[in-house]
Amino acid sequence: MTSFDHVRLYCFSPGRLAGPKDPVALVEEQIRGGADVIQLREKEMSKRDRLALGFELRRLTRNYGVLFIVNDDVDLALILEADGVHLGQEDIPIDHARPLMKDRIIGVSTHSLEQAMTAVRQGADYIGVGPVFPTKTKENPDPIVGLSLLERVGADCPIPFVAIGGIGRDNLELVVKAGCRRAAVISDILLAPDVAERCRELKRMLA
Ligand code: TZP
Ligand code: MG
Repeated sequence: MTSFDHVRLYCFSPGRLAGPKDPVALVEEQIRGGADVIQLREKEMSKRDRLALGFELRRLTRNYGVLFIVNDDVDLALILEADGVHLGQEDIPIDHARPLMKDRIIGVSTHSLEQAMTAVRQGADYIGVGPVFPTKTKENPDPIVGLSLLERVGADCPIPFVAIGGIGRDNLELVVKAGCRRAAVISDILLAPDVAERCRELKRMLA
């Protein structure tokens, strides 16, 4: 199985934050800046367009030796030969995804200690924990869980956990102080004047 252990900086395809820029180029900038994972997360694209972009990102991530994970869709993850899939609390449950994904990575978004422990028990390979801070990226975000949930998850989580939601240069230090050296970052990176440089800065803070 492909390991998630080394992951520090978890990055994304740009979605609507691409603006006029090429989404593949924006992903490549993140990889050059040190992204350890790229997640295909395109909430506004048709599935067919996600598939097309996914093939390009699979090729890119493979060339750079970076993990490639698909949000929501087990079928796309398999077709694209992704390293894994990321499931939310309203997506297909792990029990149904695992027989299809086999030893590929399954990540699960969690918003409480109970959800975190359930995901561990069900065999998740990593969990996302958040939103830690207010986020504008997610439509209808779950209530903010704050740094306290990160601390509680960190106290007894046997698998990697990734902080997500409103994280950036100005608050990443708080995440690290709360005991988490893995962060998923969208807007702080994609709205930065220099995407690769912002990744480098964040990566240094996670070291
Ligand atoms: N899940 C919880 S918050 C979030 C997701 C996908 C979005 C994080 O984006 P940002 O811009 O880093 O707050
Ligand atoms: Mg989802």
